[in-house]
This record gives sequence, structure tokens and C-alpha cells, in this order.
Amino acid sequence: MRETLLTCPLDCPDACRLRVQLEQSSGGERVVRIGGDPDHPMTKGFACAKTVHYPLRQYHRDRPLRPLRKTSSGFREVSWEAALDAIALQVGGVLERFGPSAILPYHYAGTMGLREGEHAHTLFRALGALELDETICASAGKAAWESGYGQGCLGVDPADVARARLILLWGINSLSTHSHLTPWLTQARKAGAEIVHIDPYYNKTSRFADRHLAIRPGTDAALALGMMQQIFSEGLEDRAYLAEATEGEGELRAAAAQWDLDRTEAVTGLPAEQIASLARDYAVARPAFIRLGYGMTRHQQGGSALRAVSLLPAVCGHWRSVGGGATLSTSGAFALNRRHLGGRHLLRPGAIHVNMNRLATALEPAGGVRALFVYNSNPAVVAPDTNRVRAGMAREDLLTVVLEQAMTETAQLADYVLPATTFLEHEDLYTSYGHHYLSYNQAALPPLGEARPNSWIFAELGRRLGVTEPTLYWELPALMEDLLDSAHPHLAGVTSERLRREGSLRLSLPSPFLPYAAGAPTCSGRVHLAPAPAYLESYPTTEDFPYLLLTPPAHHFLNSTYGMVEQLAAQERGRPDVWMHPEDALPAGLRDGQIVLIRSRRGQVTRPLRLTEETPRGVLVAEGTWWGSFSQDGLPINALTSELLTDLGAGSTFHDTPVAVSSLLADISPLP
Ligand SMILES: Nc1nc2c(c(=O)[nH]1)N[C@H]1C(S)=C(S)[C@@H](COP(=O)(O)OP(=O)(O)OC[C@H]3O[C@@H](n4cnc5c(=O)[nH]c(N)nc54)[C@H](O)[C@@H]3O)O[C@H]1N2
Ligand SMILES: Nc1nc2c(c(=O)[nH]1)N[C@H]1C(S)=C(S)[C@@H](COP(=O)(O)OP(=O)(O)OC[C@H]3O[C@@H](n4cnc5c(=O)[nH]c(N)nc54)[C@H](O)[C@@H]3O)O[C@H]1N2
Ligand code: SF4
Ligand SMILES: [Mo]
Repeated sequence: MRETLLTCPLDCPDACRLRVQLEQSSGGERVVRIGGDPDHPMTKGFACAKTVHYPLRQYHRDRPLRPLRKTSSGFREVSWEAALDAIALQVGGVLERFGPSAILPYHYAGTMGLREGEHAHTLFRALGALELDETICASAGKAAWESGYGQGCLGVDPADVARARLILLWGINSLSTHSHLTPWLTQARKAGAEIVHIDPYYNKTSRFADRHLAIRPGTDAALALGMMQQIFSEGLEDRAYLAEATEGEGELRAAAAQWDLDRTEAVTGLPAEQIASLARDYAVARPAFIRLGYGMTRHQQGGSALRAVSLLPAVCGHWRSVGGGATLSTSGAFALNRRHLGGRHLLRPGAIHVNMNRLATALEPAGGVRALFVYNSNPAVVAPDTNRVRAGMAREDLLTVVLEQAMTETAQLADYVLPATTFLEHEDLYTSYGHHYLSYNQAALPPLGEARPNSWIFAELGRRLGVTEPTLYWELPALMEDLLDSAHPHLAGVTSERLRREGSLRLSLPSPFLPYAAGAPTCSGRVHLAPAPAYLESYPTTEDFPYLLLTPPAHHFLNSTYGMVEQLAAQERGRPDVWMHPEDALPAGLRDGQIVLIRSRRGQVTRPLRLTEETPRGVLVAEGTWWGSFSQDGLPINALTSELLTDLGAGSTFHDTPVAVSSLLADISPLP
């Protein structure tokens, strides 16, 4: 038995340091147990309910271990030579006949590793392929944050959150999605802090909080403006901070003045007294901290919503106290030299961009895409409007190559599946979006079967295509040296030797870390309160589609990454369901447990109905981006969602789907 420490590669703010136990067996060394590093200040000795089960996905029976080529009778194993030669030949043909803008790479954050994640884009930028804009998750939030606070999202150090006296968990189900914040929240509460959860439905985080405000979805800008109006009218704003560190106060005051308590109540659905007391408590608590989630951004007006909420700490000057302020993401603190990362230096000004939320449209025959490379993502399940995404991927005249660790529903649609290594099998470097530790993983195990890292696969293709760009062929040491080649003070003393030796290193942040205490890295050095955020009164539901469907993350899944692990699915009640308030269901003649048909303008799915008062009236909740194969109709929930983009950042709108619900005859033969 051997033990090693590795950082979790998954798309989660916690970037945990894991204690990985390996054991010799007849087939070689195997991972047998995963827990948290007790010595890591953020991980604090526990891994989440998902990643303790990572060995089940590492050794899953369906994991692709050799290159696969689709034939008329299903997938056939082929050698790496044969697969790479054939793919390079076809790509060469596409380049010759249609040019590089017929090639689309599609990727997201299956691994957060800088080498196997972002640096993997180098091949496509060297070829001059279509440029994919990574907008599926954080782009609306980032654009909104940066509109006030300048480039790069900086956040509060999680350890300082323990000092806050009032904590607003706003549009985040942090007990599920950011579980390593919980110890700091608990510590703050022991010291007297009150914790408020602002979320349309009642979930694990609401149960943990002292107060739950069930806001009407998509109306956070109205709530933030209504709070500001109370704060200004009672003179509770921080005049000194506003004068010294911000600009545009007049415009913000004017916008807030439109939001008296009555109007705010009418729009948000929250009682006026609750809004008033929240505003007062928030203004006077020192320190007050807001943990912003992405939930409020996944609506058409999501950018404005996050912008409005993110300006509250500026109005009240909370940025000046240790533990006060707000965090959306801490990613901006990792001031690496990203000039060559993923071949950024090769990006041409005239490159054609594809918004990843519009994959369905990009893959229409008229879109001109002839070769699609998917890596670190599972778009047949996670992308909006999956019926059209799947139809596009299945096109006869499209070469679809999928690099995967799992036989996902995207991989099942591929012409070639190329087996990828897991974080246990490749080395990499990791940042975080929830804390301030940079970390390095060595490869702990040899690749299973013939799995190979993305970087190896793309280098082999590059060679065959005659690509001479040297950064495509960089091994990790060269990439690491280049990334650390930065004079930024946050990287002082952070060297590759130390990273290799110590594994996880805290950035050299000033202590205390008060990123916006004196202003922000905008052109003027001040927080931009103008243009003032607005809420446009309109609600997406209609008579035909009277309910708004929210599709937030499930506790036991990480997007779709653990979607094939039956043990985790079992902990999520075994199959995807949809939740509805009993007072909505009963008048419509719908019963608990029955199979219903849910229709949107994009498609329809069948799901068992679960009646619960945890969901407010008028709202349906479907937790978890389940693989389609777990439901009777084989369809993922994204068969219902749309390509609609947010007002800022061209982001996704997964919580903005108007739907109708009706009972289904299939009710007579319920799922086993
Ligand atoms: N267990 C688990 N952890 C995860 C993930 C996972 O799938 N499972 N995914 C990871 C990833 S990629 C991400 S981006 C993060 C996302 O983590 P979060 O930011 O927590 O997730 P969101 O989907 O943004 O939804 C958060 C909450 O916002 C609520 N919400 C929806 N609409 C609104 C609204 O209009 N206003 C307000 N105030 N709230 C609203 C939802 O009901 C939900 O409870 O989590 C990461 N961590
Ligand atoms: N309805 C709805 N849809 C959503 C969301 C929602 O809340 N509701 N959330 C959205 C959000 S926030 C996000 S971030 C996206 C996430 O979407 P994705 O980034 O697609 O995330 P995952 O579903 O986790 O799929 C990642 C895939 O990458 C693979 N992978 C991991 N490591 C490697 C590697 O090293 N090499 C290769 N080749 N593959 C690897 C994994 O096996 C997995 O299949 O989904 C979005 N979709
Ligand atoms: S998924 Fe998140 S909470 Fe779970 S081990 Fe990985 S980083 Fe930690
Ligand atoms: Mo995400």
C-alpha cells in the first residue's frame, strides 16, 4: 500500500488536495481509496460525497481503453497508429477542401489541469480552426463582475469568511457545489454570524442557513436595487468608500430610487419587511460577506443580476473589512503568464468564433463544420438543446472525434473515440476558483490500457499534419516554466521546484488580502457603479408554458462526470425526476410519483414527478445533469433548454426554461 497527494481535477471551486491510496494487485497498482488531505488548509481532511467514489469511474467497465472506430456494426478497436493516421488523413482532406474554419474544437472543464485542459487548444489555434468561446458556465458572471471591478475576478480568502458576521449565500447551493466553504461558514456561525440563503428553492444550503429567502427566479437585480434603495434612504451607505473608491454613484442612486419596497416585493415575491430587514442587516453588519453563485446568471438578464448584487459591498464599503466583500471566483489571483497557454499567441484577429452555447446551430449542415473534436466535455448531455446537438454530431458528412475517459453519450455518437488518461495517470498544474492554492500533480499510476493524455494525442495529430508550432510539443516542465514566468507579486517565490516538492502552494497574497479596499483595477482605478444595473420587468413564462424550470447541480454528481456511476445515481434516487409544488400539481390533477410529460419550445422529456414544498409555486426543479440513459425516454434535461444567451458575457441560460407539464398515459407502466 502506498499513499500520495494529488489535487482533484474536477470543475469545482474547491480544487481539493486528495489523499490517494494505491495498492498492488495482480494487474498492477490500483487506486483503492480517496480521501482529503488533513494538512491542506482548504481541504481539511475530507473529500466530497462524489470524489470518494472516483475509483468507480477509474475502473468502470465501459471505460474506453483502446482507440475505437465506428463501423456499420458498432465500434471496433483499432491501433493508435491506425486511428491517428486515419484521422489526420481526413482532417488533411477537410483542410484542403474546406479550409481550417470547417474544423471545430469543443471543450470545457472536464479537467481543470492547465496542460490537459487549456493548453490542449494549441493544435486548433495552430491550424487556424474555428475559435470556441467557452461560455457555458462562467462568462456571464465574469463579464458582470468585471464591468464593476475590472479585469480578473478577485475574491475574499475563504479563511477570512470565518470572521464575517453576516453571510449571504446568494444563488449558490454551496453545501453541494462548494462544500469546502462549509467549515468556514460553521466557524463564522459559532462566532455569532447569521447565514442567509437566497435561492428560489429550498435545498441543502437553505436547510443549513438561518434564513431562506425564496426569491422569484431571475429577479435578483430587483432585490439588490431594492436593498440599495433602503440603504440609501436610511443613510446606511459608506460615504467614504463611495467617494474614494467608486465612480457613478449618482447613476446608481437614481436607478435604486426606482425600487421602493412595494415594487421590489411585487417583482421578487419577497415580503417587503424581509427586504427591508435584509438591507438593514447587510448594511450594518461588519464584516458582511456575499458568496455569489452562478445560479442568478443562468437567466436572460443574468449579467445584470450579478452586476447589481456584486455592487452591494461597494455601496456599504464592506471591502474594507477582513472577511467582508464578496466572492464569485478567486481565479483572477492566479496571475500566471498565460501568453502561450493553449496557443493564445496564435489567435488571429479575424478568427471566426463559435459560442459554445450555440453548438446545436453550429452543427447544422449549413454551418459548414466538417470535423468536430470534443475533449473535456460531454455536449450530448450538458449543452443546451441537446436534440439538435445530437442530430448535428450524427451527421454523415461530419467527422466526429471524441477524446474521453468514459463512454459518454457524446462518445457514443463519435466516429472515433480516443481513450484519455485520468488525473491519476497524467501530470498537470491546477489553479482554483474557490481558494488561492496553486498545485502540481505527478502521475500516480501508469495509464490503464492504451489511454493517453490529450496533450499526447494532439501532438501526434499535429506531427502528422505537419504542424511546426513548438508550444504544441511542450512537455509539462516547459509549460510550467513559461506559466510561472511572471513578475506579478502573487507569484513571488512560487517556483516549479517548490511546486514539485510541496504539491500545493499558497499564492503570495498580501495579508490581509483586501483586493478592492481602495478601488479596483479598472481604467480609472475605481469600482464602476455606472452604467447602473437595471431589471427589465418581464417574466419568461406564458400561458402555454406556465412553469419556469430550474436545472441546478445535484449533490452526488459533478456535471455529467459521475453520470455513469450507478452507486452515485442511486444516492440521487436512481433516476432523474422533476419537482413541483403540491398546490400547482393537485389542481392540474398531477400526483406524486406519476410519469409526466414536460414540454418546452425546444423539446419534451418524460420524468417521474416528485411533489414537494421545497419548490415554490410556478417553478419546477430538476437537479443534476443526468445522462439520458437513466430516463425512460433516453433524453437528458437539456432536450428542453435553449440557446438563448445572457445580456452580458453571452452566457448560458439553463435556469430560464418555460415549460408545460401534463400527465402521460405511460403512467400505467411506471419505471421499475
Ligand atoms: N455537487 C456538485 N458540485 C458542483 C457541480 C455539480 O454538478 N455538482 N458543478 C460545479 C460547477 S461546473 C459549477 S459552475 C458550480 C455551480 O454551482 P452553483 O453556483 O451553486 O450552481 P448554479 O447552477 O449556478 O445554481 C446555484 C443555485 O442557484 C439557484 N438559482 C437559480 N436561479 C436563480 C435566480 O434567479 N436567483 C437566485 N438567487 N438563485 C437562483 C439554483 O436554484 C441553485 O440552487 O458548482 C460546481 N460544483
Ligand atoms: N441543464 C443544465 N445544463 C448544464 C448545467 C446546469 O446547471 N444545468 N451546468 C453547466 C455547467 S456549469 C457546466 S460547467 C457544463 C459542464 O459541462 P462539461 O465540461 O462537459 O462537464 P462534464 O459533464 O463534467 O463532462 C466533462 C467530461 O470530460 C471528461 N474528461 C475529464 N478529464 C478529461 C481529460 O483529461 N481528457 C479528456 N479527453 N476528457 C476528460 C470527463 O470524462 C467528462 O465526460 O455543463 C453545463 N450544463
Ligand atoms: S469535486 Fe470538488 S469537493 Fe469534491 S473532491 Fe473534487 S474539488 Fe473537492
Ligand atoms: Mo460550471
